[in-house]
Amino acid sequence: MSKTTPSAIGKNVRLSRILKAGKGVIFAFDHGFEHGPNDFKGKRADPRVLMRLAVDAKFDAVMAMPGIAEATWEIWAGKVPMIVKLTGKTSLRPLKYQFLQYQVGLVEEAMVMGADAVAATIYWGAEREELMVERFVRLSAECNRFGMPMLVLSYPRGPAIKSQDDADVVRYAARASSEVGADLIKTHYTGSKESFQRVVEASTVPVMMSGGPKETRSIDFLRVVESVMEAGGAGVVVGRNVFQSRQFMPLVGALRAIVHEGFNAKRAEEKFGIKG
Ligand code: FBP
Repeated sequence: MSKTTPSAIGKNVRLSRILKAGKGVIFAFDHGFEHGPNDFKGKRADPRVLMRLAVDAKFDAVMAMPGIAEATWEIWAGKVPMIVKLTGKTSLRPLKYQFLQYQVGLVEEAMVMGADAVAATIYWGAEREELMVERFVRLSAECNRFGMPMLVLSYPRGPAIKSQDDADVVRYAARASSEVGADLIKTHYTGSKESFQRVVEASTVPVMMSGGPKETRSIDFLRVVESVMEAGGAGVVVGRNVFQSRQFMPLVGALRAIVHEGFNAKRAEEKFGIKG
C-alpha cells in the first residue's frame, strides 16, 4: 500500500475542488496585468463586474492576480475556488524582456487568503528559461509545504521558438513542466486532436487548453474545446473568448456541457442558443 503525506492529501483535496471528475472550465482573469485594462470593454473593466459574471456563470475556478483576488474576495468567497497567479509580466516592458515572467506574490499569502491553488508561467525556450524554472522550484517547494497545487502556464516562447503552437514544442514544454513538478498544466492548442493527444500523453499531470485570442465565430472555439476533450485534455482555462463576447453566460454553459457532459460543439451551441 502506498504511503501518502499530508501535503499530497492537501493538494488532492484542493484540486478536487477545482476539477470535477478530473475536468474543469477555469476563468483566466489576469489580463489586466498581462495586457492592460484595454482588454476589457466598458463596464467589464471593473474587476467586480467580471468576477460576478464568472461566479454566476458557474466557472469551476477563477485564476487571478493577487490584487484582483483581494479586491473581489467577497464575490468569489464560498462560491468559486480561487487560483492566485504568482508570476506575471506587463506588456509595457521593452521587447527584449517580454519573454521573462517575474514573481508578483507569495504562496503563503495566497494560502492565507483562502486560495485553492497557485499558478506560475514558464516560457520554455526563452533566453531566461532558467530564471523562471528556478523561481518555480522555490514556489513549488513552498507549495509542497502547504499542500497547495501549482498550475503551470506552460508556454513555449522566445527567439528560438518558431511557433508557440507547434505540437512538438508544446509537447516538450508540457513534459518539461511535468518533470519539474507541475500539478496541472495549461498550454496552447496544437491544431488537431491527434497532436494534442500527444501532448497529453507526454505529460504526467492533467493538461488544460489555454483559450487564446478571441475567435471571430464562437463555434470555432467550441470545436477546439471539443477536440481537446476528445484528445484526453482536462478542460479549458479561458479568458478573452468569453469575456470579450456578448454571450458570456451561454458560452460558459456551452463550455461546461462540452467539458463535463461530453456534448459536441454543435449540440452545445444549439442548447445554449449561441449565435455566430
Ligand atoms: P486567454 O484565454 O484570453 O488567452 O487567456 C489565457 C492567458 O494565458 C491569460 O492567462 C494571460 O493573461 C494571457 O493568456 C497571456 O496572453 P499572451 O499570449 O498575450 O501572453
